[in-house]
Amino acid sequence: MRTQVAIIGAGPAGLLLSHLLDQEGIASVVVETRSRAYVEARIRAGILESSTVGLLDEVGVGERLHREGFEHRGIYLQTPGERHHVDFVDLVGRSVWVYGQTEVTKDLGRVRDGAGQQFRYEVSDTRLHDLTTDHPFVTYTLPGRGSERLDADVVVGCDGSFGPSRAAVPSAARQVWERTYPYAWLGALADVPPSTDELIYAWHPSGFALHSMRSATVSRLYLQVPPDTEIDDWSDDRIWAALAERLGAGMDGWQLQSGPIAEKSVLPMRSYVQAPMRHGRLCLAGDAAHIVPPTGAKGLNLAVADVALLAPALARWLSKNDSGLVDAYSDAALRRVWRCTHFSWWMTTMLHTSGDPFDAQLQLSQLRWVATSHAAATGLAENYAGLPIGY
Ligand code: RFL
Ligand code: PHB
Repeated sequence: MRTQVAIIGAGPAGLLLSHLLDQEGIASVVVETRSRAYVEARIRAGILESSTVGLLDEVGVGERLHREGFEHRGIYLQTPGERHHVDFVDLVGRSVWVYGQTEVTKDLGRVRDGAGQQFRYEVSDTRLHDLTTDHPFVTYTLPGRGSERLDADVVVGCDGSFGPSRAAVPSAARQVWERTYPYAWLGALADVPPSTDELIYAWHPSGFALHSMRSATVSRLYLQVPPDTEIDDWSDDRIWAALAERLGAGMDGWQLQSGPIAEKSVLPMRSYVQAPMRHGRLCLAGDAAHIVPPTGAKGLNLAVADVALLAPALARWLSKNDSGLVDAYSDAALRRVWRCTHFSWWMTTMLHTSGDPFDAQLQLSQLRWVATSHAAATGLAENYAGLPIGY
């Protein structure tokens, strides 16, 4: 098999990259280790920033998102007894959209099917070869059909934090920055209408809680828990009781509606950045190059921004033999990555309790500042609603 761009990973980064490249007249093959059904059902991100929505609209993938998603003006920031609305539209003129990553993935898959995209799902033993030559290639095993070799001009690693691409850059040629947080999130998907019109981010002495949503009938809820938490220790009743306490049930008559929990799991939290995001004829995009803790809702948006920079850069390289943009890709992408890494770290450390009373006072002071200062609220709004793709 031969193609122009071999894309490893059919998550949002890989699927959108194949679409953007196609629009530039560049052919690709997408190689994915999971089944398509698994990828489309994997519950993850829920918030799209305005530049992500703008890009999806521009490339013809935004129609269902506008029909079925919810546009939010801002978020609620809460401390015990006080819920404060941060209005992004008033502050920076931009909104965000609630639309699940599962749906983005399905929409992208459908558009790619329509264009005749070549996929290889359920492969195993993906390996990258000869990345610093002019003839890189990828090998993998197809289910029941033996191994295949895919030759390409460029390989793009969109294979997330567990894929082989990031480790294909020799350790002497890469630099890694990492932070592990001393807490995790317990995430629950519940078949119950959201008890709020916009997301609630709540600081509480017992730990952070977040009330998000997926639709008019499905709520997405998160609780700060210790990293070694066993999900079996958390019955549905215990989850609802902790959410009610931390989200302030009873405050000014507000109530949290509970219901059946369809899915629950514990998610570790970390920050990770690997640079450079290009090594020879390998480029990295999305979670393959960087991870952020979910508190800032940035992971999916960063993956989209990476491929929005990368697709025109690859097109210019492969069609016009001009490597200027691809040479600049890593630095350009990392500028935005570090901004979002800082914002995600800042939101995380402001909202999660550490047990240290000094930390708690600093957090409460910071939250009070964001709630009362136009300048501070504008900073949060600008970062949360999202910076331009080419930041
Ligand atoms: P993905 O989605 O992980 O896709 C990578 C794909 O590569 C495949 N793969 C391989 N394929 C071939 N060969 C191999 N050896 C392979 N190894 C792996 C994988 O199966 C997978 O299909 O990475 P991508 O495309 O970079 O997209 C990144 C986003 O998925 C991620 O950043 C977000 O989900 C993060 N995130 C959030 N981001 C937001 O923007 N807003 C949010 O509200 C938000 N909430 C979240 C989140 C992530 C969460 N978790 C579970 C990590 C909430 C949670 C709970
Ligand atoms: C979600 O809906 O899954 C979600 C929303 C906001 C976040 C993280 C996750 O900050």
